[in-house]
Amino acid sequence: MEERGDMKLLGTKESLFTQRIVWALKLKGIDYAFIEQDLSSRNSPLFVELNPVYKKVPVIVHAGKSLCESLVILEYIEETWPYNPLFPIDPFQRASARFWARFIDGEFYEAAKKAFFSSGEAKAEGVESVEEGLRLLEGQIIGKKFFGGEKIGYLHIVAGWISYWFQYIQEVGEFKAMDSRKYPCLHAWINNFIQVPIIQQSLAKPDDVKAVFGGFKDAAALAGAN
Ligand SMILES: N[C@@H](CCC(=O)N[C@@H](CS)C(=O)NCC(=O)O)C(=O)O
Repeated sequence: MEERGDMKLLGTKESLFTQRIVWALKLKGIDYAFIEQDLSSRNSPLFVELNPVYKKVPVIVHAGKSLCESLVILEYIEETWPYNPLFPIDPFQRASARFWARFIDGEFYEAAKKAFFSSGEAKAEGVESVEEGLRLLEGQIIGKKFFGGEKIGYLHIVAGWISYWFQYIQEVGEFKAMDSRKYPCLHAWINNFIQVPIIQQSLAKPDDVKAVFGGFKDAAALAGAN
């Protein structure tokens, strides 16, 4: 394994954002120490010193310096270890990968949250927006094994949560938007992606993921009741 300084990854096994960094480090062959975090401990060094702005995982500490936000960390990893590139070489393709990554973490993730957390009319609106997002992503994948090519890269890593966590977001959130007949290419991509050994190896167990999502739901319900 290639080593460059001391790399620590602070996160949780169940976190889809943390998993992006695990995948990137593994695809690059970078050695790292994983430090599991207790997200309920608001006084932990993670929140007080390392990510006081957002108080979220993942955070990396590399050569004594910390960085947060998964998309920012992915760019840092790519620039620090440029071999086995995650980003396309072509500037237009790179920009396009960033565009879709923003869409996935922006509109699409927010729609999934709305479908997950809300009820009634708001939930139906959330599901509709998720379906529109799936339709747009389907359009990006038609005729390709993975988004933007044959090799796993930045956009696949960013979209990767749709291949595993999304089924549990639907299950715990009690909604259904994914439909293999409506989004056959996306569905095929999910099946291909999740079978890649490096992607599969470090996934949290379904029950653990569902327990975390259930906890988010309970906490939101409690906050809403207060
Ligand atoms: N935009 C952030 C999102 C990170 C995020 O939402 N992390 C969740 C775990 S999956 C978290 O730390 N939640 C703790 C909290 O909200 O208290 C990223 O891309 O890193």
